[in-house]
Amino acid sequence: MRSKLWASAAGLVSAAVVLAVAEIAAVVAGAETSPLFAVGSFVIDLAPAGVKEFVIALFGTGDKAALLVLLGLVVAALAVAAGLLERRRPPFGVVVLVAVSGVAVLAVTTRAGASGFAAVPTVLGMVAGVLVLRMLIGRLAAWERAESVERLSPSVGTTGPSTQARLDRRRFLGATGVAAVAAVFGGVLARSMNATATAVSAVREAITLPVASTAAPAVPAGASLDVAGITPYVTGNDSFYRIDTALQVPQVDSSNWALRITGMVEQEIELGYDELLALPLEEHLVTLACVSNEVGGDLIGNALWLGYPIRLLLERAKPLAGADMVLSTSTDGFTAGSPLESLTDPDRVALLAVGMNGDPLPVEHGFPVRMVVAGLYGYVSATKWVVELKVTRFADAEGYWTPRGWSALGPIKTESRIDVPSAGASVEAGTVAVAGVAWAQHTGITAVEVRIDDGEWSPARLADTAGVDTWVQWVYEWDAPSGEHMISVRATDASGYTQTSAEAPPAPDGATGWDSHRVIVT
Ligand SMILES: Nc1nc2c(c(=O)[nH]1)N[C@H]1C(S)=C(S)[C@@H](COP(=O)(O)O)O[C@H]1N2
Ligand SMILES: [Mo]
Repeated sequence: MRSKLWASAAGLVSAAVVLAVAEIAAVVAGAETSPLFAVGSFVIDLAPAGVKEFVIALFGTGDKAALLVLLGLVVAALAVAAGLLERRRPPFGVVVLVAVSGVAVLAVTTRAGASGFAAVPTVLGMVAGVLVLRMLIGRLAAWERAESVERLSPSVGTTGPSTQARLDRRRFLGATGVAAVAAVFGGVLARSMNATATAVSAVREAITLPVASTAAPAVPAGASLDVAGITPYVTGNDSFYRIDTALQVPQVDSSNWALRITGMVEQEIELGYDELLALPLEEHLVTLACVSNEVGGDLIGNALWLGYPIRLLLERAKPLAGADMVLSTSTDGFTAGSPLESLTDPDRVALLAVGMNGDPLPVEHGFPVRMVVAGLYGYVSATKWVVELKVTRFADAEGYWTPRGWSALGPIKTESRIDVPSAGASVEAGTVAVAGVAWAQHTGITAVEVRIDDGEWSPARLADTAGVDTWVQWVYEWDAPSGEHMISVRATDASGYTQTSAEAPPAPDGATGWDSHRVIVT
């Protein structure tokens, strides 16, 4: 057998495993955490000017490609070295593999805007690579031992390899083959997914959204109370909650995007991204909420959405009599069933949204286009990556969550939440700001009350809002006596409804009950 050759192969396969596992993990963690091109640009940035000029002189505009090929050869050589070293001088092969992966970790984490989290895929890859290298070299060693035993004992050496040597040989070759095939297939697939994601991010970043024809009313200065720890009135895109069924965030290139309005309409409509951007767009502050939010939970956020009223598109399509639902479909197959009357109501904000807080929709929040409907839970209205609106009937169609135990209709329930003091917090006796947010989208909050222990309900002070479609901050100045106390909150909306104390779980149509928790006053 050719021991050196097989040890080199084990090294190469282990390096492939490092890359493949990192690439697969980057599908989940985000394409920008893939070490492949990060290492490339890292080396290009570090390369001395002389080397760069030399490469440019040799390869011209192919310089980057040439550098990457060169880098690939260097990595391959190091991988071969890792295999040979691990066979002859363990654990130095592992040391080489870890060192090369370490450079990759450095490269991904020092990219502009990267966090330490970006190291995770490469570290996972490194761990997998080390395990594979040790396993393969272990099996190679066993195979070699069996062969040398056989050479020393003439009784079995006459009719070819012994059973043991054959077995060990098969164990080594089998593992090497499986690891190689898995790394190549998994790695190539994951790389192509990451390449698509990188491309869509680039497309998104190049977009300049038009200015709204109808701007949202300015956020009143009094919308944000001066209370430490209260939820900000407008939620930043990075901290906005994310809920979807997508294992991998759908990557939709806006230039290939089109929306079709189909079903029970006089006139089917198809609309491209540029056509949508050319329409007079509106901007609205709307608080989006998830039906899965528990009382006191944080699956809710408030953003400035830029988009075109769905109502005006439906007016063009002319729904037929008898239709009562619009089934919106995402590229990934998710569907939501919204009442037709909610989408055609001129008094309700229902947008085909392209912008979120002044930026094109983030990819995970539905780029290039999603729906936002004030007053309806996300699962029946807020379809991200939306590509079709089918006008139909509740009797004929159902959204994704309905056969899974959730109500076909999902109006948002009036709710309130205590942000500060947090549950179990210790505060000093004296004036304590009990504060939080309350919401009744499309209806509006008219009052929030706070109760200490089993006392009377006392009115909280409400902050200003941009309108009825957003949550409102509230504060109650509590003269807190020492001891353990239970604080509770309840809101009343503009329909006159006051939150019920009856506790209901999120399924099938939204949680109810009062947010309530214990605090310690010292
Ligand atoms: N394509 C798609 N759109 C979707 C969902 C989904 O699973 N897939 N989930 C919905 C649900 S349940 C909610 S609460 C909102 C959440 O939107 P966000 O992730 O931007 O906060 O998106 C809605 N739109
Ligand atoms: Mo949701």
